[in-house]
Amino acid sequence: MSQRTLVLLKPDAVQRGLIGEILGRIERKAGWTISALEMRTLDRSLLEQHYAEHVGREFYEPLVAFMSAGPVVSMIVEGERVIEGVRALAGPTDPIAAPSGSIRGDFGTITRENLIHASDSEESAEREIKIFFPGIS
Ligand code: FUP
Repeated sequence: MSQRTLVLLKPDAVQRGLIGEILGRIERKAGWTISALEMRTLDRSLLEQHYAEHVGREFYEPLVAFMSAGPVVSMIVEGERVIEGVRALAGPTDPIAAPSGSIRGDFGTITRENLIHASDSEESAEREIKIFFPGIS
């Protein structure tokens, strides 16, 4: 089943020079393609849309500060079961709990700075793609 997903390489990944490492893991999966790619610094209003489900939580303000502190790489990845697949490559939200071999498990230590975002369902993917790539339907 071919799908598409919205992936962000977060400011920690960009600042630490891990774009190539992370992009390479995605690119090497058979049959997946990167169909849109951009580097940009995110503003508060875009982050409020993206993280709408977390507005008001205790971690929301520090999350927005972190996510707007430097450029991110945003992309659309397409291919076979790519939503589940990129989430598996990323590992669980807490990098200490994430298995070695996953992106978060290999490179992260604290939950906020967990390197990568990947849509968690088809519905989220379509919502998030509209936010980050409004010109692409
Ligand atoms: P995930 O789906 O794994 O990206 O995680 P969530 O949607 O649950 O959370 C989104 C982001 O909020 C995480 F990537 C990091 C941040 N977060 C925190 O900083 N603290 C928390 O307790 C939970 C999430």
